Amino acid sequence: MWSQLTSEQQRDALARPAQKASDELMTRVQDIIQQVRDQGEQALLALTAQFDGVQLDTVVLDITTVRAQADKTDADVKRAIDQAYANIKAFHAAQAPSPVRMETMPGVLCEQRFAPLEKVGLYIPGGSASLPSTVLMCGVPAQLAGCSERVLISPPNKEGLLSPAICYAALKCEVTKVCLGGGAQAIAALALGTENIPAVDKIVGPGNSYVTAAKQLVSQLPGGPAIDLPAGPSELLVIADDSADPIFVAADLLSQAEHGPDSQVLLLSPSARLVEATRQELERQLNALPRAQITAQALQSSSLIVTADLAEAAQISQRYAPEHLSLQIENAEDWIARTDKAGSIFVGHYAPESGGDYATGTNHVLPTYGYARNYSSLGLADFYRRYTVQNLTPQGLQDLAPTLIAMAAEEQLDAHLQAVALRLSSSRMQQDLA
Ligand code: HSO
Ligand code: ZN
Repeated sequence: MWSQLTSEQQRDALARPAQKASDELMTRVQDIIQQVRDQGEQALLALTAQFDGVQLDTVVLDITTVRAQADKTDADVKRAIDQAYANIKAFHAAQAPSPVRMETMPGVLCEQRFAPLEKVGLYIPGGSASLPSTVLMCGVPAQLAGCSERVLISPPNKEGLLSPAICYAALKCEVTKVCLGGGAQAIAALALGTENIPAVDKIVGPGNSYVTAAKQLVSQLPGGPAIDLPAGPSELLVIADDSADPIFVAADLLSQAEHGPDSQVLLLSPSARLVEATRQELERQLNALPRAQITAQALQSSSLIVTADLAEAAQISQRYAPEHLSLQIENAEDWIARTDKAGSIFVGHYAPESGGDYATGTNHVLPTYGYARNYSSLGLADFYRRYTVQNLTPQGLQDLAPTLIAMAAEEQLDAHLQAVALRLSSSRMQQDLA
């Protein structure tokens, strides 16, 4: 019961398990970045041997190999990837940014335009599961935006390859280069460039705490790449009431807990009955899962909480700002605005969180660690830069001049003032005004 916890216990219940941006981690990541800076691709190959246990000859997976791997994908997996690709593409294409063009005053034209980023790096994590879905989430918007170089990098398996499904998804997104590497060393290679990997303008994609730390560090280098959002271990917060089915609720919680031992799942419900039924369901379903061990570990830092009412559950959710929020309650639509600090929201009883992981069309690269408070999910806009344009007619400048001159005088920046005044007094402008 939430209200019976001390504020310290409440804080603990909502604390993320994996907030280890420790000094030690930072030092190790710094060291890896330095190795890649000093030794380029040799460092990447050596670190891949060390961390991924495979000695590669080259960091680039050539297109013939990518195609041969992709061909091995099962037909039904291909069809599934095709459907997911189509939905993700449709939803992201609809996000096309609209340019702005308007006169703030007669003769003072202002524009906001968008241009695709040229070179983007798509980091696809490896680890205990191979995630072709993440290739689509990063690759589709990059493809739609028209970024000219789209470099995918992902840790190789023991054969020095990427899985057939990853290769198939990469081909669908027409990535321009497929590279092998993981962790901080892969991020360093994308940021600094190596013999065969171009230095990119932006790095996107989720990763573990090393990847996240490396992205932060390289983005701070002079001329370093932009990065997307802090996407760490998976999180799911479910708000459920008596209308919810404990079987569905438990299945959703387990689906995110199985990502890794540092994943976190929370259930908030005003119904003690539902909480108890879900607890039993969790136990029952857990034992049947192949990844039961990982999942059980994640459950240890997870909580099932009874709240006074739905309003209290909503407040807790806003405070936690989950990566994924599931609303398995009556009139769920009505609660969205009150629970909107979440990366992605799943409404009602028929929106499993794994639907968004794969194929509803929304992006699954989402802010974790509570960053849903001030960051957004990956989207088409992340693959553009924005710039502004202004164009003044002689009349427009004449009308705006008193304002410009007064502000320049106030700031005591006389050269600014003269750039206006010398135009005003010029015979050229007088002629053009006439
Ligand atoms: N739930 C993960 C994404 C994912 N799930 C990929 C399955 N595959 C993001 O938090
Ligand atoms: Zn997932």
